[in-house]
Amino acid sequence: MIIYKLNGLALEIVQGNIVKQPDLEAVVNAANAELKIGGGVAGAIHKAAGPKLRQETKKLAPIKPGEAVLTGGYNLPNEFIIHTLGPVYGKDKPEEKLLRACYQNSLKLAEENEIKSIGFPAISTGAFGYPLELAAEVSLAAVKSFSREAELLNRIRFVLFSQSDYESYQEIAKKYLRTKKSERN
Ligand code: AR6
Repeated sequence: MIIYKLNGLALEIVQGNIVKQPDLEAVVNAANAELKIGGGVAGAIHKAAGPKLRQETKKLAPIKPGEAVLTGGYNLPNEFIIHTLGPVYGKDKPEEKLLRACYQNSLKLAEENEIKSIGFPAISTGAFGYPLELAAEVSLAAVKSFSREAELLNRIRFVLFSQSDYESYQEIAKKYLRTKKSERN
């Protein structure tokens, strides 16, 4: 795990599974527009949270690229799930602006709900085809800019599923963020 300190906010980069982050108040779902089960992160989250999650998301769907909505966490160890729809790379344009909006709107929703810690998967980088390196820069920029206005939220964790995605994220963060705090394995 690598931790950066950004204006008093801890930004953590870890390799792991988004459904196994029990110390976070909220996790973010890389959702589909219908907020249905789906594959990847959405599949893992719905499977771990249980069928009651679907009852709640039914009432909130559909959502548009860049939007974010909040539900309970049900059987997940987290109190809340924030569902956001990333852009499909090459289709939903402008991709960068829409992906940035996913992070900004999720963080805004977290603040509005007095959430202090949140975990993000690499939105849009799976089935939606967004190149990981480009997506990493967008996510880091969004968090960096949010850190200047964050109030209650004090911990943001990027959870990368594969070792290679984790390593790429680390490399990009090293270049992008100068104030490294600590490094643990
Ligand atoms: N924990 C953390 N990261 C994960 C996990 C996990 N359990 N599973 C996959 N990833 P994706 P998208 C990584 O496809 O690109 C779904 O079917 C994965 O390696 O989940 O936004 C939905 O229903 C990749 O790096 O999300 C939508 O239709 C990243 O998370 C569509 O896919 C995102 O992969 C959304 O596509």
